[in-house]
Amino acid sequence: MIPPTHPRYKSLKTRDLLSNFTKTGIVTLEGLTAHGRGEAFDYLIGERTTDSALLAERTAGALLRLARHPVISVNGNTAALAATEISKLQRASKALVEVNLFHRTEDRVNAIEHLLRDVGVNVLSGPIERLLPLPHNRAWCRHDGIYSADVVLVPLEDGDRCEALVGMGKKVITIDLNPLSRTARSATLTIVDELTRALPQITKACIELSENEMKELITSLDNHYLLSDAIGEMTLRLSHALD
Ligand code: PTJ
Repeated sequence: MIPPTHPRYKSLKTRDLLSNFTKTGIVTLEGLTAHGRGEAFDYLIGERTTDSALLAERTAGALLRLARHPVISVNGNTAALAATEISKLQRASKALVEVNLFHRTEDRVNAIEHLLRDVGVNVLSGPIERLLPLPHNRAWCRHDGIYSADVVLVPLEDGDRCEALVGMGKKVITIDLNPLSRTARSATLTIVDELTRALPQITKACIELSENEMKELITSLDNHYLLSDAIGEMTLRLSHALD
């Protein structure tokens, strides 16, 4: 397998990269369809980071830095698209990184953990338990990881798990280009931006912001505003699509 840091990967387009990762089981076929949905919404938002998304990214940095026990939950798509960015964010935020999958198999978990470790991520290991109030495989996580976290970053998450984490009293940050998804609407903080644009901005915020700036961002967090601004941006672009 060619690691994502290999120069050859740089010349491959994202779709080729993801389809390559399906061959190793890191990305599932469902992951490819999720990526397609993301591409459609990215087109609607103009394939750029909006002002409100940047505000969300800075607030995410603040939440992670001021957390007691921050955890970044990584799935197949996130590892395939942004393993190196996760490594940089881990260094800047001091968050734990735990692999947690929707379509969970031991082989996939091992392959994703391996990929992350290859680019320098310190991946949480140890026994897993059924600790989340969910009826399926997504209930599995680590006691000293996601279960004990006060702030969890869950990029490209499914609605059930996001709601369960919020229900457990955690502050949940998600990255989701679809502002209408159940995840986007139930998270504490939703970043409506493409994963590989969002992660470097969160890392930058973790490094640059003063403690006072972080507290101010957290106090003024308004997820309803962030979602409606993203929808407004998409509506505006659609209404001028044929100009
Ligand atoms: O690796 P696994 O087994 O944990 O599975 C991961 C997927 C992504 C398949 C799983 O979590 C899933 O099915 O997620 P959903 O419910 O399809 O939600 C993914 C959301 O992420 C959708 O709303 C997409 O629009 C959005 N999305 C997809 N690609 C990107 C994205 N948002 C930001 N950046 C992207 N690159």
